[in-house]
Amino acid sequence: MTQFNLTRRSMLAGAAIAGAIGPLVSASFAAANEEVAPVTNPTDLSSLERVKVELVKPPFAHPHTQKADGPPKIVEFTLTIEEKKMILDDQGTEVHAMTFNGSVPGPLMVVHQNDYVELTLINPDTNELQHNIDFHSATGALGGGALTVVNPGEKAVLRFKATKAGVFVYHCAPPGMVPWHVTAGMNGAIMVLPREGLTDGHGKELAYDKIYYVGEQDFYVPRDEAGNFKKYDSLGESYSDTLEVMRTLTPSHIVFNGAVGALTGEAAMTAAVGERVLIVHSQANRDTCPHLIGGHGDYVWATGKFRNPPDLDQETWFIPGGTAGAALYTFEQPGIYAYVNHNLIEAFELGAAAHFKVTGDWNDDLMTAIVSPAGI
Ligand SMILES: [Cu+2]
Repeated sequence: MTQFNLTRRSMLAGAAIAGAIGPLVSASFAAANEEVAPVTNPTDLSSLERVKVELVKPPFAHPHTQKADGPPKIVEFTLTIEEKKMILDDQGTEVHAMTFNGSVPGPLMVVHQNDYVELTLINPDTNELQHNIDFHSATGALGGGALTVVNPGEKAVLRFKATKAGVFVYHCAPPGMVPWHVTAGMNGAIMVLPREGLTDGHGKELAYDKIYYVGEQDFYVPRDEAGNFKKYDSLGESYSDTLEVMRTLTPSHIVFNGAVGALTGEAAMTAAVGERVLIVHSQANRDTCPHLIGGHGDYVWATGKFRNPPDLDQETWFIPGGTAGAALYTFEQPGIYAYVNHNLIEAFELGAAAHFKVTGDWNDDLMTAIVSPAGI
């Protein structure tokens, strides 16, 4: 492997781990990196069809078929890393975010089992830091992290075979401060569908009419002596204060899709009564427990892996940190539904909530008001 070019910028990332537990993890990273042998017998994939996919911003997913429409393909994606200032709430709280393609979470990629994912990772020279990508769906070399370390002004192309079916997290995991990058927003998800599409594990097909991708993110914004959120001129400047807050394990914000209210009101996810909606939900750093208020998870893969039969009729499902989960629900009543992390403090006080706006006819059989609230 080529030695990494240490620039002033990558030194900044390296300095971040001094004196922390980070070196333990970094040492294994370096070892893994050295153990990666050059490719001596390249696999001949020239007979496979190539498909280039344009990614879209969450909560939406790029067009895809639920069943594979032929033999495995090479599916090409491009992610451009964007370090950017983002506003987290109505009070104008700022974070110097690190993103894939400019959004938190990064876009949802969809392929089928045994397809090849070919990712071009671009780190423009306008960025400050070194980055990479670790796909939980990939096998070897730190999920691709060891093969994709890119300094500002560099790009890398990674190919891996998507052998496991399910929804999986991807995230940045550079030789420097991994949790800083992940909790600054640098994560997303990939969905590897079984070639025959989703099933209930007993032969019943489970198609969906709509898919939404919710990425839950914990942020750790430092406060000043007066308790107000601090603002910084750059990522580097925000680092040491942010690390101090991170070490308390107490997020200042826990949000869906990058900001408090990013998926509510006008930006609510929509559905109609009778529509089967697949909700993909990821949390790259922290446990979470999604709940649809007034609805259910008809079929839930809480840890997101489609070879396991889904759990039925769930009220709340547990997604461990570093995991993506999926829930399929057919809406049966119209109205506004809150979709929350059912740690309700995290939902109501810190921001982990979204809305579904569902149209259609009310079903009196399922629910009706016998006596509306009135004086006794
Ligand atoms: Cu990064």
